[in-house]
Amino acid sequence: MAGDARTFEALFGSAPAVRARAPGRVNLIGEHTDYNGGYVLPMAIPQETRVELAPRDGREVRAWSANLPGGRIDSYVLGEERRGRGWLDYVQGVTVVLAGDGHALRGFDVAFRSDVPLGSGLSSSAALEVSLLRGLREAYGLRLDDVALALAGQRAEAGFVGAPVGVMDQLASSLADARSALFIDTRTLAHERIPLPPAVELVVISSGVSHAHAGGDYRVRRAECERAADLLGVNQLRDLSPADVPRAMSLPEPLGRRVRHVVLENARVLEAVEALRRGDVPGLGALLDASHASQRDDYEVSVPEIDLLVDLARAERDVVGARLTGGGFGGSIVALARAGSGAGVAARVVEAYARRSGRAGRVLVPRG
Ligand code: GAF
Repeated sequence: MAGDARTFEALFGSAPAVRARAPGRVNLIGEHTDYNGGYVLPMAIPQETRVELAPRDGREVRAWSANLPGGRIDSYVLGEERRGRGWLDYVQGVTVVLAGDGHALRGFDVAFRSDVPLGSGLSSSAALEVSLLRGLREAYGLRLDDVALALAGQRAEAGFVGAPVGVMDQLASSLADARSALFIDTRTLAHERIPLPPAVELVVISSGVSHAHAGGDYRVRRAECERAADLLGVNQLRDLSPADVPRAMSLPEPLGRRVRHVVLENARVLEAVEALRRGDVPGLGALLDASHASQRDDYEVSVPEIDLLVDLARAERDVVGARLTGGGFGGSIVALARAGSGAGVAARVVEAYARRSGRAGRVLVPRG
């Protein structure tokens, strides 16, 4: 774990009562489908956020993160949460949501340590929310199952922090593991773990181009989808099938292309699930490639650095498919490589990326 190594005792003067952790996630396929009621297929990554936590008398919350420079302990009073306090908003959001749901909390001290990189499209914020919720669940005996816990994290982020995200990341952090893809129907919340075929392994590389979902582009895409659904007379784009795409293409630009991405991406997730079940590695790879093209051309959430990483990965003999993962506008790529080849592939791709873009990419998976 990176950053400040001070112990909980040194920070707060007593030992932690509970410890909890939650992973970041990588999405194999199914991008910008969750807020349209569609399908997603994420996995956990080895990087995770850990919390140590101790309830305290009174209503004060004191929070510290090893990952922030300066080492300051931030604090607030339960019931007096107010937005606009940087990273503390994620903690405040969680306590606001829990209180709103009728859970009785007292004050607490909490320390976070994370190796999920920030702004890399790998859900550092969901890992923070889910790890905190797990710690609070244990400390206070909260009655929250793993799905309810994930939904509380999502509401903290969308409702309090103000980033209008869907439910994928928190569900993945709460429910996924690192060897299976978690197939989620984000409308019904039905979910199932599907193991990766032993013939493949994941490669995840961050581009060094940072993104943020609270602001502009992500919000615009979401609004475009809602507008298109309205114009097409459906509740959500999930309610359309590939046969509806020609009709959608008559909508004003760029709405038709946005719809085409979402509808065909949902279909690709279903195909990817079938390919996983059959162990059809080339089929899976082709779906990842098609998903990337759709994100780049129709949904317009890629950037040149990500396209370069995807191209470099695909040029590798042992890579069967590659795409932008996560919300986009920077972030990371995920590639499927033949088992045993991932470390070599990742090292070569990062080296070529540095030469061509002047940027330092970072290999997150496989972990060196
Ligand atoms: C971000 C959001 F947080 C998710 O809810 C999802 O919409 C994703 O972008 C795009 O698939 O990670």
